[in-house]
Amino acid sequence: MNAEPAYRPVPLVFERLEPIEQRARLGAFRERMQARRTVRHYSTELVPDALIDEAIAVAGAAPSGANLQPWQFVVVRDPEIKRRIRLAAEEEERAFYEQRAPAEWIAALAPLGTDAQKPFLEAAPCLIVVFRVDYGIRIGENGDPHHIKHYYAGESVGIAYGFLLAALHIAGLATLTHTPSPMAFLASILGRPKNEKPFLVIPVGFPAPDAVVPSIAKKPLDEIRLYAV
Ligand code: IYR
Repeated sequence: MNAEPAYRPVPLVFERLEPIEQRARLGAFRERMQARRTVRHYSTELVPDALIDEAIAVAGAAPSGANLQPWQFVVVRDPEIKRRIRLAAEEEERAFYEQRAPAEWIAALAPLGTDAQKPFLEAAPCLIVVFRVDYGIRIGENGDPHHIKHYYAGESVGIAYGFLLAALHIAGLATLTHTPSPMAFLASILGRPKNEKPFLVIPVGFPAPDAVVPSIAKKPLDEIRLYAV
């Protein structure tokens, strides 16, 4: 028999802020986050492991379906592994840009200046490959492994990914969300088990001195928010 873990509530720890402090903190955070840019040109300067670890710890604080925390973060610093990832990603990207992508998609990407070349996968000192863990594996009383389904795994790892991007940015690091498609090569290069599906890749580092970014802007608040009446 598999006894369900009991519900054991404990008092909430909640810091009630003064209104002026609420506005100050949020305003400062908004300003910092609005200054974030996706960076595609990296210097090879190394990033301290402690910053990467701390940022991943922030991601691990994200809420998740049934608190099952369906994520695995794989930190890649080895130049040889980065190279293999770059080569495999560029092969997929060539197929995407030259054959698979519909004209409408290519047109949508034009303002970003992206193409099949992914030098940032090698130049950035660190790649964090995020995996969505679709089910856990437990060994039952009879010694056989059985699967623990993870609910809302995609939503959960998406929330954790957002925490991670914000944490790396607040730490003064440059990042990029890379979406090779299909991404199965990441699981095989990194030797991940069948229950883990590659979700996204984040190169992390410092911008190259001559880094440029596309001239694009976010929608104004009035376009993305309305109050229901
Ligand atoms: N995976 C490709 C294409 C790409 C798709 C979207 I949507 C982007 O926002 C950016 C790129 C690539 O990485 O170039």
